[in-house]
Amino acid sequence: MIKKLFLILCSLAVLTACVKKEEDGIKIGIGGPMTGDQAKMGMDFKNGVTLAVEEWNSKGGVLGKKIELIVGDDQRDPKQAVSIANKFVTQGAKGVIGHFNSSCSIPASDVYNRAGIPMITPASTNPQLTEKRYPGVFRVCGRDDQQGKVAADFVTTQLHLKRLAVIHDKTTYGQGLADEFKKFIGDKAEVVYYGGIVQGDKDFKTVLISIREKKPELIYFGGIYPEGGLLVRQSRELGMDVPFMSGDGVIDPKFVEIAGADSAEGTYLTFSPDPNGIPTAKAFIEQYQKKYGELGPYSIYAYDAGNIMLKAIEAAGTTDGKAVMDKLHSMEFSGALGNIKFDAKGDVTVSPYVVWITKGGKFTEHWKP
Ligand code: ABU
Repeated sequence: MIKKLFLILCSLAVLTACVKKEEDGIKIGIGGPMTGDQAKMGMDFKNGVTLAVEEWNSKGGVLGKKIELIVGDDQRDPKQAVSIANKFVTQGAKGVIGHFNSSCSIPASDVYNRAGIPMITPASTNPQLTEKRYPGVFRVCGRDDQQGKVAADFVTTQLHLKRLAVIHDKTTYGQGLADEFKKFIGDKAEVVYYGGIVQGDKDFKTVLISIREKKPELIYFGGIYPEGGLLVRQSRELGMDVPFMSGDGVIDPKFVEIAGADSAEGTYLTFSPDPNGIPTAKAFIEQYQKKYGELGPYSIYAYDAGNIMLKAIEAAGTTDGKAVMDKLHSMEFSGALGNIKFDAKGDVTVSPYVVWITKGGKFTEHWKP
């Protein structure tokens, strides 16, 4: 009798699982730092992709199924990113939007590649990510060999500076970007200081004092806004009034909040052009601001990445990873940022970088190469 009851219960469990599987939607993972000191970037990702998915679901989803988002918090930690990637695989994700940090996207891409799941990062700019030539790895942002060059060109041809300090946060992105900047500076200026700081540290005065002794005319930083903000604030506290320059990891209102608007004044940052000047971005910006408030630097990239993944699934007519990757490689996508096409490596064919300046606590476009 007990055995019979056990068998009935087992059959019911299997039946429920089958019915549930039938009802399941198409799962898309979002990976990024959802908590911790870079959580702002993770939330910008989540908000951007959520907006895209809500629009698709309001029209019936994709391939006749609703889209389910599964969010993974990598806490900007490469090991955690790999663990999140494995979790997405186990959960049956058919595509991943992420991660934010290059140091997370690169090891996570090994997992997605093995599992045959396409990934699109909205923000990981280190060249190594796509140099691996994985067929399912894409980015909608540019690369650090592009933004490092624009920064170096600006410093040498516009500011005409000759003594530079270069610091980085020892991460794949931060050190990689600092090295690209230094490479493109070449012999056009002297790098009088080069060194790393530790991500997560709060007191950079010792390193700043060493830099001050070298009398640089500009400090270039490869890293993210939490450390960028503290470096700028503390350099001003030490009486250093040299200009500060960094990249896309720093251009966020959080940088100004941490540095203080007065200290941040005049900071140069490389990033893509202002989306407010892109006609196709208008509807997205309105919707985003209505729902989430101020646009983050990578919100629109996350939105476009989400839409691109779903358009590729729709065009493939299946969630089979290889078929979706083929569509990602062959199609041209029109998004909020304009038209996006990927090259053979999975990089965007067009990625213009410009120099922004911080004025009155706000970022404005300053120089176009
Ligand atoms: N590109 C901005 C910071 C994210 C990263 O590439 O690590």
